[in-house]
Amino acid sequence: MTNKSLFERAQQVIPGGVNSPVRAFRAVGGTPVFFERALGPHLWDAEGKRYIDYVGSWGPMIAGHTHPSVVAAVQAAAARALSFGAPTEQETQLAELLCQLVPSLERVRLVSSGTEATMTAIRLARGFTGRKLIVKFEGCYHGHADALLVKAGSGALTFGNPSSAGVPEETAAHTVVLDYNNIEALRSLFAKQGAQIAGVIVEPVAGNMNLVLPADGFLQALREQCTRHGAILILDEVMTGFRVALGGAQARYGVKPDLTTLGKVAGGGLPLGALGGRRDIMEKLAPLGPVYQAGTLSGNPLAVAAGLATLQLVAQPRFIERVEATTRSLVEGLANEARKAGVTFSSQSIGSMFGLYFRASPPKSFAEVMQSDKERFNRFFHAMLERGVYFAPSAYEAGFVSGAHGAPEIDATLAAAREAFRA
Ligand code: KE4
Repeated sequence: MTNKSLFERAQQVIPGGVNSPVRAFRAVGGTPVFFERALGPHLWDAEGKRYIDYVGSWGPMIAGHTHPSVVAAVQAAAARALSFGAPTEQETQLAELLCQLVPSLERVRLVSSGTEATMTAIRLARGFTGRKLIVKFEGCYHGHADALLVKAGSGALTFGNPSSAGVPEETAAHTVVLDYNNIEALRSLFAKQGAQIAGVIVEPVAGNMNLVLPADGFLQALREQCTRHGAILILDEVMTGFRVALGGAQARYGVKPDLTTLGKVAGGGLPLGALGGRRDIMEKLAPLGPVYQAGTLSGNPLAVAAGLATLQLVAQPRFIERVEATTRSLVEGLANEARKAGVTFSSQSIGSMFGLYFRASPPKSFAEVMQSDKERFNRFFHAMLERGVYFAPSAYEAGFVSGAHGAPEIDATLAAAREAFRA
C-alpha cells in the first residue's frame, strides 16, 4: 500500500482521512504520510521510507519513540489490566511525581487529553470565582473545548467570535481574546473588567502559532493583574511541560500560576492529560466540591505507566540540558545553511522545542508570525520530506527534538537542508 492509496481509502470512512485536522497536510499540500513504526528519532512510513522525526507526536515522544523502558512499563501494565475505572496506586504515584516536578501543583486530577484538562480548568476558574469572563490570546491553542475555540473580534478589547461552527455566539461572548505579549492591552482590559474576569489561560511559551517566546514582563504582568483582581491564572503547559524546563515554563520564567494544565509528555504518548494547582481551587472539584468533572478512562493504567516511565527518564540528571543542546545545534545549523543559500530565514529554540521561520527574525507576536513566507515554508517542508526529514506539516507549529536525536541525525538534517534551501 502507498501513502496515496491509504489516504484515498481512509477518506472513504474518516472525515478528511484523519483523526485530527493538522495531520491532513492541508496547510502544506500533498498527501499525508501514513506511518507504520517508530524507533528512537526515526519513523517508517507504509512504503518503508525512513524519516528523522521532528514532530514527536506533537510533543509526547521526548524520550524518543518506543523507548525500551517505556514500552516495558506499558507491556507490564497491560498484562495486569487494561482499565479498572477504579483507583490504583500508580495514579497516586504519577500525581505525586507531578507535584514533585512542578512545585505549584498542590493537587492534581488526571484526565485523558489536554483538551479535557483545559476545559476543566476553565470550568474550575468560573466555579471558584463565580465569574464568567475568560481571557485567552490570539494564536494560542488550548484544545477544542467551545469556550476556547474563539478568535479575536475587531479592535483591541474584543469579545470573542467563534472560530468554529457549532460554537454559539453566546458562548464565545464570554471569552475575550487579546494579543499575545501585549501588556498594555492586558492592563487596559483588567482596568475595565477585572471584576468580571474568572481566569486567564495562556501558553507561557506559545507553540501553536509556531514558537513565540513571552516578551519580558508579559507573564509577570499576567500574574500581577490576576492577583490584583482575583482572577485565576492558568498556565497551559500541555506542550511546554517538561520540555521548556523540568518544572515547565513556570520554573524557567519564575511565574507561579493558580492552575496548570499538562498533557503530551506527561502521558509518554498514551492518552493522558492533567490539571493541578492550588489546593483551595482544586478541592472545588467533585466529589469534594460543586464543579463537576469525570472520565471513564481518567488515570488509565497504561497511560499512567507510560507517563511515569517517561517522566523518570526526563528527570534524569542533564537529560533536559542535553536535549536542549541538540535542539540548539539544529536551529543554529539550519540558520547557517539558509544564510549560505541566501534564503531569508530565522530560527530559535527553548528547551527541546524549536521554531523555523521564513522571515528575517523570530516573530514576537501573532501579527509577525503572519508575516512569514508560508509558501516558502511549504516548499522547504516538502523538499525536506523528500529527503527523509519530517517537520510539522504547518508553518504555524513548533518542532520537537527527543533524547534519541544525536549528532548523526542533526548532521543528516543539515545535509538535507543544504539542498532543500536551494530547491
Ligand atoms: P489535546 O486535546 O490535543 O491532547 O491537547 C490540546 C492542547 C492543549 N494545549 C496546548 C498548548 C496544545 O498544544 C494542545 C494540542 N496541541 C496540538 C499541536 N499543535 C495537538 C496536535 C493536534 O491537534 O492534532
